[in-house]
Amino acid sequence: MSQKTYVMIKPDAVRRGLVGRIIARFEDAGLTIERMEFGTLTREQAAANYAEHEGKPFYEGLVNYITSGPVVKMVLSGPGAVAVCRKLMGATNPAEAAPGTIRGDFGLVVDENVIHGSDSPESADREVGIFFGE
Ligand code: D4T
Repeated sequence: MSQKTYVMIKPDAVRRGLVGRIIARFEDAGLTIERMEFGTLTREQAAANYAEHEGKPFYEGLVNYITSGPVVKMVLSGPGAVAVCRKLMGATNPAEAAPGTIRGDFGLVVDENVIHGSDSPESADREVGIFFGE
């Protein structure tokens, strides 16, 4: 059954000119782009997305980084889209992400980890609401 997920190409990847190559990986896997928008997140959107990390030592840096420049926001769909996207992205810390994954191939450090993807269908619904106002 088709599922939707929220994926976001982060500011470091946009600055480095990786947008086309990252989107190609999702298209190559057979996922469908349902929605796509380019723009800079508000601090309110960043705080809502990372509410679970509020109070942690890396929180302020995380919000500053994710609002530091434009991102590419996407809703992708396909069978098992949430898990498929997490697999294509690789481990949260690029230093530990396997070669062949997006973070493994394009990232080096956890505080600039190239891409975000929802971790469950419930998170996907919440994040589509935050970023596309639904
Ligand atoms: P996101 O949400 O960005 O897709 O990442 P993950 O879902 O894979 O991982 P997460 O929620 O645990 O972390 C959110 C975000 O915080 C950054 N981070 C994380 C950081 O800068 N320092 C850290 O020590 C950790 C654990 C990276 C991703």
